[in-house]
Amino acid sequence: MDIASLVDGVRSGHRASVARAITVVESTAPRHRAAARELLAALAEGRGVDSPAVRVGISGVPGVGKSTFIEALGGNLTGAGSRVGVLAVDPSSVRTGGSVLGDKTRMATLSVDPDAFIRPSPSAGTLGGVARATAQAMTVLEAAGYDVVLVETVGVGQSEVTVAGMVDTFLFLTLARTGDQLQGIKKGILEIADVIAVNKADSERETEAKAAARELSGALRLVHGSAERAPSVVTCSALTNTGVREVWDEVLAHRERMGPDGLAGKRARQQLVFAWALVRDELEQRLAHSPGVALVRDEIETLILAGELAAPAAADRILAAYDDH
Ligand SMILES: Nc1nc2c(ncn2[C@@H]2O[C@H](COP(=O)(O)OP(=O)(O)O)[C@@H](O)[C@H]2O)c(=O)[nH]1
Ligand SMILES: [Mg+2]
Repeated sequence: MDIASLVDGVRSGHRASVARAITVVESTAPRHRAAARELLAALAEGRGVDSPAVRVGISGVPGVGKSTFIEALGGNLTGAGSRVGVLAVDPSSVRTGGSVLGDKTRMATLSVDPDAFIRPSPSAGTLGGVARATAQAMTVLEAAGYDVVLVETVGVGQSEVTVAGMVDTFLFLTLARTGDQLQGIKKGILEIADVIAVNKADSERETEAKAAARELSGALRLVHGSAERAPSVVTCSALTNTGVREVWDEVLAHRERMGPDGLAGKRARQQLVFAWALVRDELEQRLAHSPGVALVRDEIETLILAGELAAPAAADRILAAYDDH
């Protein structure tokens, strides 16, 4: 593989090179690992630290309108001269092998926009593996001159926390809910959200959405102890592209409040957490492929199932088998 010409292709923003480079960094094939490392090192070199790309995570339950929102926002941004990359982290694709996010049907205009690049979720491996692939794809897009990277993820399990750990600003899309329904929003999400937008604020739902936003905003002020620390809550309609600009203004305002040093610090801490996540992921892979463990696995599992070996003793034997090989 000719890494140098691939790097040149990415740097000059050639779509085919960008796609190829992302395929290489996403790959779990051993023959791609060394190439990926070399590629990423070369790409990271040229990236200006003074103008880092705007990284935004976008989450919410299926059907809330994430893809529709990205279509509207992406169009606004490319219309204003930005180049926009869209990535997806979809834990369900890990299980089913099929990706439901970053779907180009809901992004009909953006997917043919020369200033946008949409990449669906990689389907291989664990959430950690998908996160690694996504983080590296982000590096490729930034090296190719994309100045905004949007990462779509579904509001399920660990994926939001994972995505929040790789973006500057985390945007949570929700629907009009009041009172008891508010309880339905997972508490953890409200803690990691930097901006919240109540979507589908159109036609007969507009008033309801505005009321829900006010109520949510009040609740968040209580949870966070002050209005300054609480995420801002706005309403929008992704479908009619109403209020989407205001949501983006809130995203930029959040970034502004962090300041350059705050942003650099946040990214550095994210790298630290990510490094350990990669180590854990790699260890899990090694455990799964350990020849020593393979030798004792069947026997130990049979003993456990027969009630002849307790879990702690079994774990000790498995770890000993792992360490010995
Ligand atoms: N009325 C209305 N419908 C919307 C809006 N945004 C998305 N939808 C619709 O909601 C459905 C799910 O949207 P989609 O973008 O695929 O949601 P995702 O699963 O979160 O990506 C689609 O039928 C959209 O047309 C909106 O702002 N208003
Ligand atoms: Mg979608």
